[in-house]
Amino acid sequence: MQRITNPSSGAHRRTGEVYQLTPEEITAYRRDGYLVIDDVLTAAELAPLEEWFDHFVAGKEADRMGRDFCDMSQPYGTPLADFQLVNAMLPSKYQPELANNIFHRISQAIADQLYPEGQAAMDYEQFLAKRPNQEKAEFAMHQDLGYWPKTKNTWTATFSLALTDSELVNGCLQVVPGTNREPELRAHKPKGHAEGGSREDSHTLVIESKPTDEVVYLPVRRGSMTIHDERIVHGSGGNLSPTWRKTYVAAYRDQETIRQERAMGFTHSHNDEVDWDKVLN
Ligand SMILES: O=C(O)CCC(=O)C(=O)O
Repeated sequence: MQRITNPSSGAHRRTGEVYQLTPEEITAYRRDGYLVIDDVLTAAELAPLEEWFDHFVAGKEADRMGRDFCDMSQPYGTPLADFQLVNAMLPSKYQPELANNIFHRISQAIADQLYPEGQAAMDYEQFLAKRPNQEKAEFAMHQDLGYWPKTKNTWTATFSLALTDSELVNGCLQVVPGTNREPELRAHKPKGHAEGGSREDSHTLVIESKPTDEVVYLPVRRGSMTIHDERIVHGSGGNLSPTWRKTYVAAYRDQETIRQERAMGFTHSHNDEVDWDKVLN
């Protein structure tokens, strides 16, 4: 098993709200489909974000979120008491106070370094929390693009900000480097499809791994981030630790791509009513 870190990254790279990537990092991101950058947000910046995170994950907004508050490892309708992998989609939509927060501003400035300046915009965000001692709090292996409608342009930078240390034991992100360069997207099926399950029963899609897939784990400290693209095969394991794993995700795409998604009725809300047979890649 390989563990990836990026020792040359760190708080010294930040000037105000701009975290400067190196040309080597940008090259590595394009080649491998992911990047790890350390110590991006300070403790003072993380504290208010974590307060909102805990508020959502406790289910305080659940009444008006519908399926946007769900468990990504179990079917819709699972009672909150039984949640393993808590997912709160689009938190700023439900609490506009969160709009344009420090994580958004910093990740936007990084997305602008990875993709054509002025074209990247935040497409969606989500809070993901793995409860302690939940070995089934797994994120099935997938490619993000497998979840999304077909658009002309697909580029995406998805940022995962660690609000707690993210380790192998609590189910950190795992990726299969280089799968971002596979010519075809892999087939994605709804979790439980063998038993007749559909995307209506659970949002989760799964792919079959290949024997050649070499997984690497991306442990990160609180305040650090991973960035991955739309094609890399990735997922995460269960939480075998006695503490939570908390991650704040924000994804950036081309503004024209976002416009095309919205025209299809796709906002990344699990409450969207989309004809998947029509719009899938
Ligand atoms: O952080 C995780 O456990 C998985 C998140 C993920 O799959 C994603 O953000 O696309």
